[in-house]
Amino acid sequence: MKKREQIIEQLKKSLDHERFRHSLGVEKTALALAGKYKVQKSKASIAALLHDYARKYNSKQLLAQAKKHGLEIDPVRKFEPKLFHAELSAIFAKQEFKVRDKSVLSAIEKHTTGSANMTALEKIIFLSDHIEEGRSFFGVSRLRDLALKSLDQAVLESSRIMLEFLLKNKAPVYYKTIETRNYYLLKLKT
Ligand code: DGI
Ligand code: FE
Ligand code: FE
Repeated sequence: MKKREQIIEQLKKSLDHERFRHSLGVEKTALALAGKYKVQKSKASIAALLHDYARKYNSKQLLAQAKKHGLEIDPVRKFEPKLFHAELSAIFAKQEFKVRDKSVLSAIEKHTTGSANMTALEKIIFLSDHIEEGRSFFGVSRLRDLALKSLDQAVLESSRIMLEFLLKNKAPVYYKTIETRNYYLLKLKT
């Protein structure tokens, strides 16, 4: 696996300035949450840094890369190829950055939609992506506080905010986005 410094060099070359800054912001937040929830910081760091690496591609390129790597081209992701970037980032983390740790790869893979029954590392990357210091949306400071109190409650609130955003924008909702929300809603109710 490449070292943190090598990864940062490569990211700086590949990503636009704001995406590069965001990736470092996600790392900072993920390290803080990893400390709080006793997750290995080295894993949180690599997953955070590489989570959006495939965002170096635009939508058209993401669709082409998804086809090239044999991902299923379902109607929702065909309409919104951005949804491929999480899985593709995990593929590139493995192929280009030689990340072998499955728990890191799956945290990258799940960071956009989440999933049912996530590990602490997966929840931390999913949440850090939404609450890093550069994010500003209504409810973000509440979400930051919640992440320090309960990962599950913060994941539920985060998926609620995402779902509300998608409905308001008349965007198609990917099934995993719903799966995550339902899983944590029911987990916290029972
Ligand atoms: O890659 P980032 O911008 O840092 O954040 P992200 O990986 O959470 O991706 C957010 C984008 O993905 C945002 O433009 C909304 C979109 N998205 C997430 N879930 C869904 C979705 N878009 C659709 N159409 N449906 C979803 O379920
Ligand atoms: Fe992303
Ligand atoms: Fe991101």
